[in-house]
Amino acid sequence: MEVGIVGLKFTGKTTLYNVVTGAALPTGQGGVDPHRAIGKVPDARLDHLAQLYRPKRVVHAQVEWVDVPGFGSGATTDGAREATRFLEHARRVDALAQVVRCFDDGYGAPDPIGELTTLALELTVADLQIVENRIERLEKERRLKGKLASPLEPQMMERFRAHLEGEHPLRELTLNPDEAKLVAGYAFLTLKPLIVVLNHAEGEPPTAAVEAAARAAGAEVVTLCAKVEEELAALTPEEAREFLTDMGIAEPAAHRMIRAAYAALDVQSFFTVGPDECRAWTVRRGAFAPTAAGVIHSDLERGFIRAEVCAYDDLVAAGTHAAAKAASKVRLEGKSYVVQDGDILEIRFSV
Ligand SMILES: Nc1nc2c(ncn2[C@@H]2O[C@H](COP(=O)(O)OP(=O)(O)OP(=O)(O)O)[C@@H](O)[C@H]2O)c(=O)[nH]1
Ligand SMILES: [Mg+2]
Repeated sequence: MEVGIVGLKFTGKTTLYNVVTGAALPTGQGGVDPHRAIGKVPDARLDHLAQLYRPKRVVHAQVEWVDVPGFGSGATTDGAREATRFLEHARRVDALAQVVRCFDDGYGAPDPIGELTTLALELTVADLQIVENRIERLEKERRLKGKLASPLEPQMMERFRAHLEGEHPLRELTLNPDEAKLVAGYAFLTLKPLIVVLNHAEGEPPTAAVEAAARAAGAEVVTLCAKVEEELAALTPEEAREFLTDMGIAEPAAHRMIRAAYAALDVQSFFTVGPDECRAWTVRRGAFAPTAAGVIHSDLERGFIRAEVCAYDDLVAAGTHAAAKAASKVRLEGKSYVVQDGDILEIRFSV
């Protein structure tokens, strides 16, 4: 599961990439190669479970990040080449996090709404090209063979074309199951979840108009100052806590951004706990218990019998697993149980 950090040049993408992955790439330099690294998903619930169980090991859920080279605005040759490169990388990731520059810092007056429009237009035009090619192909296929392998596709593509021509992302459309299946083969860019990261100067949060434009453009908006997040990430946990308390903030904004990206991937976390290890695992939302068991180990899926389930909130309210059990908050669930975010699972299996 990969999240691409995308956007125009000098918006703070690499700065943010360093923060979420712990990498130390040079910033303010541009570059033409993407970078990828894995980052931990911060989760206060896991921290709390670790306090309860004092395990030897605490393992967070993970997300893979890609620092996608930025592209310039304007219709220069360089700009076109950069945009093509950006689109190639964007196609390969599962979700996009667009960093938008709301600070000046010597890079000129910021134009956040312009950046949102520029990126949206790049994605829309690229998708429109796919749709138009496909419509042409389908017409040819009908002429040659007299019928189509997927008779519903032309209608769908026409609907997509109209929507894209109106400069709207495909993610706004509701797809029926047949369409969802057809669409899976195309890697449409405007179908990918988009998180907008408004990167502002310290003490200068974006205006309401910018916030509104961001909300209209993306599924989720996170406002932060990447420079401050970078400084925060360099502190020891104690120093960071002190800093946040002084600022009256519960957690670094970067943590919210990571969780927003994680959620955008349509995944959730469940936990396993014990004296050896407390761990957050990642599974698709809507997954059944055996699938979640399979994330831990394929044997657990193959030999799945039941899952012992306790909701995180119930465990915390009860104080201990034993108390939760005494309060009938630990359930035995079967194969058709849909795992919920924050479930604490123990799998019973036999192979
Ligand atoms: N004032 C201010 N400067 C920032 C902020 N975030 C990043 N910068 C600075 O902006 C410059 C560009 O940051 P990068 O992270 O390299 O930007 P980028 O988007 O990766 O740039 P390209 O890879 O060239 O597209 C660096 O000098 C950063 O220190 C911020 O929140 N506030
Ligand atoms: Mg960069």
